[in-house]
Amino acid sequence: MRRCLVLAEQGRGKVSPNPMVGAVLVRDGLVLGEGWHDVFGGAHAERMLFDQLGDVGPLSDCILYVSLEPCSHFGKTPPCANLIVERGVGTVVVGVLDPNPKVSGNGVSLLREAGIDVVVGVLEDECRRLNWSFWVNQRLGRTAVLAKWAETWDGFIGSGTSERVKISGAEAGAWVMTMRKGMDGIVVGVNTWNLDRPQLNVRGVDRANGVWKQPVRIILDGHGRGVYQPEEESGDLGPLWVVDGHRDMADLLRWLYAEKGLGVVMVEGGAQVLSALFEAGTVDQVHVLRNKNRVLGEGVRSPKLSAGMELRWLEDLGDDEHGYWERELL
Ligand code: AOF
Ligand code: ZN
Repeated sequence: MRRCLVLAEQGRGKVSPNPMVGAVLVRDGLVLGEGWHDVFGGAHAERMLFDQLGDVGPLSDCILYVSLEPCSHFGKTPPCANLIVERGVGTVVVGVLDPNPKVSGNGVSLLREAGIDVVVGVLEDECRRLNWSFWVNQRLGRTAVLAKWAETWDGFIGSGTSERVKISGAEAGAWVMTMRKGMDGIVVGVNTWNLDRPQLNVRGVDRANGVWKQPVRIILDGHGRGVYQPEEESGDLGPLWVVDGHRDMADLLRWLYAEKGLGVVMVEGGAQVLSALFEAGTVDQVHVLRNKNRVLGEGVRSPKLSAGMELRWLEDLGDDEHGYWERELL
């Protein structure tokens, strides 16, 4: 199952914003095939695995490891549980049950009814976290939120004046691009938009996958204070949505999920928007890039994390220290 986790993370950098599901087929301790689901609407992990599997004979002596319960519903693709039954796999090890009510438990029942040995609940928490944004969508019915900001060593995210300060370095910048690549939307408040004129798109990373699209750029602008230039609405940039940011944050995120279909967004500031999200308890992951060489002494303080956020790791990214927090998933 560890290998499943590694597989599902493939191609997405060390911290995977949205890696979804992995599957590995094993016989006598040897890996026969592997698959993963990495594109929304694309083939599920099991489908990819079986589509790529050569002729390895009957599979009754094989174990299939999957990080998520195989699906039992006709969605964008036919049910994976049926595929596993058709292929005659002997044993299936399931990391965690699917939180999707259309599936939850039904996939496992379907396998068991067909006489397959099924083990459920191996590295459950890891498998849940691997698929964290999907968990938030299913359990809370809202878009998942990753909050990200850069701060000085003494904890300021900006000068508080009209002067724009560049805080994080090149490695951190490259890392942000790999994270943006996994997002459906990038959110900023109108003050940040007007002051920084951020492009909010993905640049300089491999975008070979043809299905991939630039994330939607979402500006929270309740009073129409934003200045929007025509060139900012075109080019290699995602769609630009100007949204009322004065509404209740949980409500806004439910709307973004249910009406707009956004699974996961990265919120890149500023302080007001981030604080409002923390106060509403709607931040799921936090990434802070704290620059070792920059000190401001005064300015806009970084937001306070809401209770229940746990530090997962600290690592060096060039001149920045990258801290990563997440909250428990239910
Ligand atoms: C699996 N294997 O690799 C994944 C599963 O919209 P669809 O058709 O892609 O179906 C999405 C649902 O399928 C999703 O809500 C979750 O319940 C399940 N995900 N299941 O057997 C996979 N990604
Ligand atoms: Zn499936």
